[in-house]
Amino acid sequence: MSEQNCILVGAPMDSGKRRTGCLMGPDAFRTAGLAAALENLGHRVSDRGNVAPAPFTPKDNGKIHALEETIAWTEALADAAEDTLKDGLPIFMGGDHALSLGTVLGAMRHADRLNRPLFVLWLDAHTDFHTPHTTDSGNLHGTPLGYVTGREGFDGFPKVDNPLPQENIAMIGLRSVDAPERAALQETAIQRVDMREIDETGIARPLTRFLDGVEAANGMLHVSLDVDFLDPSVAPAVGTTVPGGATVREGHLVMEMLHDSGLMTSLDLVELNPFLDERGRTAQLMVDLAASALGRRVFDRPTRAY
Ligand code: B3U
Ligand code: MN
Ligand code: MN
Repeated sequence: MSEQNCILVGAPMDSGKRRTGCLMGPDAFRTAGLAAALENLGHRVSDRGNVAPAPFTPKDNGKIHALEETIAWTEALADAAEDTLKDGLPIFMGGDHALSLGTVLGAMRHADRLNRPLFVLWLDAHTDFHTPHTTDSGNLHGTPLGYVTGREGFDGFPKVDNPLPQENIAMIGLRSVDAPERAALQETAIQRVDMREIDETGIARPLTRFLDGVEAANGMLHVSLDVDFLDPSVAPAVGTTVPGGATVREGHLVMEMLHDSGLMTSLDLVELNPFLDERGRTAQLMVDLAASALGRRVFDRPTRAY
């Protein structure tokens, strides 16, 4: 992949769950040197500042937390994603994972206009496949993939005109799936790669399978990286810590392979909660992973080793 026009977009969204702190994420990514890390790789980098939602009126929606705020963010971020994709490779600095309700929707609209299929790679401990009807926690950060695939129950959200085809989605890193999500996923063609598969076969094999499909379809590829994809021992700055996650090297390998593929067209960095970090190490690791996805290497490797 050659020189890219990287566009940083802050999404200080914190309404996708009850524990606050992700709103500090964009500034932590800036402080950890995301822009400089990408510039050092030869890319053009601009920072468009932070997106903000239009004014909204909060209501009591029972167990669903901050519905109106999340809808307002979804509208604003879908527009931001659609706009920035016209100009380059947007990197959305979250913010919690509810921001992907908007960023993936915007990427879908963009891909539709270009008449190209969109693929989504979800790097996460969780499947985030709930709907407002199935969620037990009421936290909408557990719903973005339910939304973009056109599941029922997202009243008040922007309408999803052409739902994302299930076979265009891969979830990698799974180790915490709620019963209603598991039941719904059982019926789908979504590629689900849990930690056991990664232990047994390595992470390169399922990722290669997915990327080969993206390439064959001349697809665009949105990558959504949740901090909790990584093991909490190396990435502690996250509200929901789930043991048994990806190692630092597995994380870098995924990112390096994404760069080699040349397929990634947009990226979310989500769920970083700087309030829970240890001397900035999680923010730094996420910046290093983004740099790997944009070409940082120890040595150039002319051919694949597997
Ligand atoms: N599936 C649970 C937990 C969860 C989802 N995403 C995160 N946690 N980060 C839920 O609340 O929907
Ligand atoms: Mn998530
Ligand atoms: Mn997660």
